[in-house]
Amino acid sequence: MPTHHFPKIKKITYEGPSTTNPLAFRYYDPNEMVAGKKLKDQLRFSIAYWHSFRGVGTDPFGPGTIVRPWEKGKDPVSIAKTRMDAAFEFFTKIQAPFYAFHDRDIAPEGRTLAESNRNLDKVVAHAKQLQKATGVKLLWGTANLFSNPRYMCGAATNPDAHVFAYAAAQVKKALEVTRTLGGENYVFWGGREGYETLLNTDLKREQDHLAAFLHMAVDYAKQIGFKGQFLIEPKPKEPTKHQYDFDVASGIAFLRTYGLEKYFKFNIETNHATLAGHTFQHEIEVAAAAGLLGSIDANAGDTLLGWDTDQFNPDVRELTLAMFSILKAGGLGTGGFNFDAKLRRPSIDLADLFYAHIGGMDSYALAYKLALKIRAEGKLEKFVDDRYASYDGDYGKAIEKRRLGFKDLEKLVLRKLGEPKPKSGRQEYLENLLSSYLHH
Ligand code: XLS
Ligand code: NI
Ligand code: NI
Repeated sequence: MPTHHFPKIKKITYEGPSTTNPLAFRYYDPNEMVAGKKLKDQLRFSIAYWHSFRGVGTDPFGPGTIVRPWEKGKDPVSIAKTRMDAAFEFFTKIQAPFYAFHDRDIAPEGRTLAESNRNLDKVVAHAKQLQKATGVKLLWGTANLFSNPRYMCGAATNPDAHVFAYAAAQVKKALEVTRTLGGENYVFWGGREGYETLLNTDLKREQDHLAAFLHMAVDYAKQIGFKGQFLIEPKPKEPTKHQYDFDVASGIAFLRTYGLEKYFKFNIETNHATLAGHTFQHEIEVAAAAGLLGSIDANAGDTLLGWDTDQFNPDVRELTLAMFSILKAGGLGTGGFNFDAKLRRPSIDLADLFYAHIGGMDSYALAYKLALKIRAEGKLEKFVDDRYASYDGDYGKAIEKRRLGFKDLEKLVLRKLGEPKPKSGRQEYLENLLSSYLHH
């Protein structure tokens, strides 16, 4: 079903690094064979429905600035369907193989849960047809458990069991529609699962409730045969002052405490990493070290602003390091790179939506190729291996295998080893090595 919501913009194609066409890819050639697969299948780019088709540029100081031509009519469900036609036209023209949504992004919330569910069913039937017609697939679904005022004190961590029950009913439905649409993952981002003040909060009880909620989700997925990967998306704050899924490390502790680690992996968002005081690469490495790297919400923050600005990421250096760690971990499996990023408030034209994603996709494609090259040459990895080589020797290996204790090591130092010889960490040399790949 071809539509015409972007009449002036044709399908974006690859023209190579030297092109001067702002509506062309310079590094992302979806059908290029890279490392044994088409680039589009390696990168699995996804469009975030909430930003690109529901975001209108509101901020705390003013209303929306972005007015889309398809946003007209009286019946919210038919507007939702027309909007979805526009969205799939965009996915196709930008050559993104996936999209991702919250339940309330795609269909309007009704006056009752039953009405909301009916609205969702109608739009999901439409989505199913559009997916079939275009070949675009669902990377993940999720439920919006943070916008409606009923969730002001949390969803699964709400002090009122009534709200917990409502949230459970909403996620039940969101899981069903994600399964219907063949979603490859399902995301839990706990935007309001946290607290504003401990004066009114039972922290332990709220964490227990969150765990109970996630166990119910695991059980229900089994009941309905939903095979997608469950993902936790950590974020330290915003909208809530302190969120329970603060970062990957606290997420791992939470999952293990409650016996959930077999069922979840992490969806890591660049801007959430930096809000938590970490680099993007750090969060990737922490998840990978636990075997829990799942997917990426691709965006960037602003070093001068302390909130989730959700920008498209032009920083090829940061992305190359991230890609390097993702490749080292063996890739993302069923995950992908979802552009959880939005236009700046004054970027009001339809073309801006294209420029934004072209930039994001090109940066990732370039970073991916650079990271492949760095790995193929192996200089960085060899440096790190050499740095730890003493653990491959006799007593080093015994330390790793926990075959030696403090007494043995004391004896070893006193009788044989003596004082260790300092070795340079060579950071500046390594920075230069990295630069040699970035500016070749
Ligand atoms: C907000 C989150 C959100 C999740 C999905 O900061 O990034 O958009 O990705 O609920
Ligand atoms: Ni996100
Ligand atoms: Ni975010």
